[in-house]
Amino acid sequence: MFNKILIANRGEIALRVICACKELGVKTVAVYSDADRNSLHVRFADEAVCIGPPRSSESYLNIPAVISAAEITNVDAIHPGYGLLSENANFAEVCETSGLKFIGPPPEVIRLMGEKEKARQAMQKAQVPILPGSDGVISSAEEAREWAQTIGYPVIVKASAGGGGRGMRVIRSEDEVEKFFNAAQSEAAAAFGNGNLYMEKFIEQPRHIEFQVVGDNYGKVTSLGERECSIQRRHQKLLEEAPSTRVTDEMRQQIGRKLESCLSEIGYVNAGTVEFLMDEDGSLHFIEMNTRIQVEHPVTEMVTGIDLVKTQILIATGAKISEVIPRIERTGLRGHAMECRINAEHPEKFTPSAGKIKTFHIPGGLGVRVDTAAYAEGVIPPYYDSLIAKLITFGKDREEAISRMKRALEMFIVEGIYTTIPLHRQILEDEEFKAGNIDTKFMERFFARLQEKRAREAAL
Ligand code: MV4
Repeated sequence: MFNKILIANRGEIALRVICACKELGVKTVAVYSDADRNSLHVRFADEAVCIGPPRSSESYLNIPAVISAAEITNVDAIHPGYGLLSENANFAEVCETSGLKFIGPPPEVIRLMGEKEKARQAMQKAQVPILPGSDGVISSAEEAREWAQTIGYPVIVKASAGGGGRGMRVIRSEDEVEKFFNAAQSEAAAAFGNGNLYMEKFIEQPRHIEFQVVGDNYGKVTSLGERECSIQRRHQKLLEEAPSTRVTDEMRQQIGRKLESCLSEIGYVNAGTVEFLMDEDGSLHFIEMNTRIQVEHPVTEMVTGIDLVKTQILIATGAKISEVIPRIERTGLRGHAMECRINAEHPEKFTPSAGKIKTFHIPGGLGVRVDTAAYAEGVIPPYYDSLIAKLITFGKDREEAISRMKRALEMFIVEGIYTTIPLHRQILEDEEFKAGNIDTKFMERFFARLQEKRAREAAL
């Protein structure tokens, strides 16, 4: 086992990794920016090192500063959390060459999955279903027009180095090809320093469903079922659940087995998430893979009983999956879990709301979990992402998870800043949500219904 781990992150995920380390008897080192001096990850770690000014680019993303902190504190390994340096293949490489274990996949696997059109080809080779699309990158608008003709409109061009919705354009007819191909290319080149694009058939109203996987260093990869993540706005997820109401046991097993053989072949190690779109017919199609622990990992933990962060650390020490995950937990899912992301934002304008928290009361009780690094009198700095807490509930079925979530949201008190708590309370009362009729356009329809309802009420 490692003696000491540095956590190259902040906020709730830094605290989540500290929890796992404490349970494993591993010492921890926090790194922090000037804006995070009074953060809980600093308080709960055994040691803490300031790595720079508030802006992430000068602190949490500063590779030499993070590596120096690791060297002066003599740690064995680095856990990157999510975001920040977690999917930076160069960082993973620098860790290894500095004699520090990077808790994640090997750099070349991070690099492969970072090139989305290569990841697509790798999945296709292993018979994981993908959408009809181009073979590799498209080098000109003319070539794009030919591919679009083959695939059939509508199509979507995506940046190979992309993700999160940047460098993407939907093309609905031949006369739009040149304009949108060029726009996506310039946007990708500016955002990622790489203008490579590929094309896929466009799905109008997909569900976003992702599979959690874990691989060990001996070629064993195991799939831990899916999460339904369709409730999002502007590519920011708001609410996730496991399992998906639309994935049957048969689909879960079939996709799971294909992912296991594909990722074993690739040499996938540690935790990862494979993203799929579900089309109107209920078929799943691979879109991309994330090579990190995800924000929404707790919903999988609740339905599998597996501590994914402890698993990551144990895998990185060289443990086998058969040693760290009991067979029963690898094969069976139990109950239903749901996560609401509590962001420091105005619930309808979605504008950030930094500042001092005055009151902070966390709900508890059976089936309720809160992952947070926020506290009363604590300050939410404006420099980082707006997630301040994750409220997770578990129940014997979806209805019980929902009723627990409703009462937990009611008992979650945050004063001093705006949060998305009122928004979640409204989503949970929504008939379409209750019926499980959710897809990536859900929030647009939800806000339209809300406006209508308000207009009706105003007219009375
Ligand atoms: C798509 C799609 C429809 N068809 N690909 C958006 C972010 C990027 N990771 C993939 N995205 C999409 N890819 C095809 N072929 C629709 C989206 C999409 C989306 C996907 C998942 C969750 C939310 C989304 C919101 C808008 C568009």
